[in-house]
Amino acid sequence: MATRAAPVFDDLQHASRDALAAEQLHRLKWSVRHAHENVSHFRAACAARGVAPGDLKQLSDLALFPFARKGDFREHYPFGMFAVPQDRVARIHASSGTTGKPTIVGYTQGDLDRWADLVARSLLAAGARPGDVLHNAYGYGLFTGGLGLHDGGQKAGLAVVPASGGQTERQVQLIVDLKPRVIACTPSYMLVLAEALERAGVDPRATALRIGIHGAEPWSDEMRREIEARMGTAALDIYGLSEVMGPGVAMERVDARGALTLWEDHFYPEIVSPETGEPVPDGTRGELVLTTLTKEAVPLIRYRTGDLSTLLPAVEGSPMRRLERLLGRTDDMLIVRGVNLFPRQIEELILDHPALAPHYRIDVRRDGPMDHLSITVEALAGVDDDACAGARAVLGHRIKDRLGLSAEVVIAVAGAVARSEGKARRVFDHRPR
Ligand code: DLL
Repeated sequence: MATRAAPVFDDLQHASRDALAAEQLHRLKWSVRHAHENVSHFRAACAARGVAPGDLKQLSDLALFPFARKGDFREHYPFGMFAVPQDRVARIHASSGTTGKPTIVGYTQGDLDRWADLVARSLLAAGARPGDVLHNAYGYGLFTGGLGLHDGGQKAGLAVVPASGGQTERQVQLIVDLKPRVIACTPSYMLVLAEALERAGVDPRATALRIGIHGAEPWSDEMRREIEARMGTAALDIYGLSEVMGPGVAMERVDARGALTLWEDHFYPEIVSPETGEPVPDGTRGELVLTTLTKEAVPLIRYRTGDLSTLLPAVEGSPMRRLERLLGRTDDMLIVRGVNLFPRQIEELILDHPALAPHYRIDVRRDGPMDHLSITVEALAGVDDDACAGARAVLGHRIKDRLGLSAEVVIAVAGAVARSEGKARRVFDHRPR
């Protein structure tokens, strides 16, 4: 039912690697100069390192420049990171900080247009087509997920249903009646919707949904298999962060699954060691650092995302490099009795077990001098007491075996673990700071 013409996007998507690199350097020089001229904090940080925009002669010279961090937004709250006067700002978003003030970001009209282009490019790369209905269950508001997918969906020629998060029963009705082919929401909310559809007597696989655009939180390959099996969709990974833009920084292409294509014509990536900040070669896991190449309102040079990934080579169909699916954030990493642990690793083990459901929480407490790790996970409906006891033992063993930690495993009844409408909170660390 493709009645509208597909929108035309700039053709760097199909440029040669050399042409892309030449354009990256050109844009990078502009972005560094723009930030230097208009953001006093960046100018001061450059001066402290004895570096100036003129030192940028090739892409690798970027490593001379200082890093930007989330703390910079807090320190220069609310508008200190902005590089344009207020009358050029067309939109403001914020991400809730874990401590105190939110991170405030802004967009010029040009920034909003480029953002919509990149989300449109992401949706098309996922297999969405003009004329499709997009059920957008990312939260609308200060969070970038809702409006980001909304504008990009419209730009791609989709009919966007701005469902936002919550009111799950109503969403079920909309999915049944409006027959969206594409759905966008966090992976954890996709499971909430799957349950709600089943509760309403609707087989999720029998709906019109065929493509899921899921991100905003880490999710394992096991979680992906679970969603695809239950929904009958291709569940694809979308990455982004508000400081750098919002959703649509990188997207898993439906024809090149398993990693996310980074839209390198707008964001220049580096991977650095989280401890030393030294760049590591492509193919090595480390912290993703992003530099915006085209952002006007809030240009960011060498932003430490805190996200752990690996840069992989481009594959056929695009000159742009790819990101390994994200393991988690450096600050989500739990250190329990000296062992480093990411929630995603627990998730993989849970979903490997046929009696367990993808609803879990991780609690860490301090018991005297000892850390105490406890995993609460729901059994699937209909699993009897014996099978629950078995699952409990098996999961405990596997955690010990694979992750080197003893953990208390609590098997809960279906529905006992709180559901989320947006980003799921998995970890509750009760240890004194
Ligand atoms: O979560 C933007 C977004 C909205 C992305 C909708 C995808 C879909 P923030 O609230 O600023 O922005 O949170 C950004 O979320 O640094 C990652 O730690 C995490 N994150 C985002 N996408 C993924 C993903 C939005 N696909 C932070 N996999 C980022 C793993 C992700 N983590």
